[in-house]
Amino acid sequence: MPVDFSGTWNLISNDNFEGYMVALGIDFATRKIAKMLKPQKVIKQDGDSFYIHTTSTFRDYSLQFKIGEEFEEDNKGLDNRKCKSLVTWENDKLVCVQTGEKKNRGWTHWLEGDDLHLELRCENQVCKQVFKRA
Ligand code: YOG
Repeated sequence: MPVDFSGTWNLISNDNFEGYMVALGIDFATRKIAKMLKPQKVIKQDGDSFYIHTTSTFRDYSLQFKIGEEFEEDNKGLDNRKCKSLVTWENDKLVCVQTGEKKNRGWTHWLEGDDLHLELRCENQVCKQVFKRA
């Protein structure tokens, strides 16, 4: 059985989100608001097609992609830098490489017990988030 990330997930921990936002060049005032947020993720997975909607009281971000198909990502409302993104399976992990102005940018999702894990990477910073089913 392949992994299924589908569901509604609430953030329960957010390690080094500050460092990740600094690496992305997010200004101080925006970081102050952003680090108070408890975003929710809604994931819809249909085979190798994904829809990931990250919502919060401040901003929303949605992403649609297919495994193995590179796409243009605009990061609108985040750092607004365009990049080329590619998501692949690495065993049961969903790995995204975001090629653009920022080095070493990308993220990895995986399931651990009942939790959804997300590692966000930019330059030399790693943010680690954990979500529980809503
Ligand atoms: O998820 O790319 O699940 O897209 C990363 C925020 C904060 C806005 C959130 C809004 C990066 C201000 C998306 C937070 C910081 C700070 C809720 C993470 C940038 C700006 C939207 C992400 C992937 C994997 C799918």
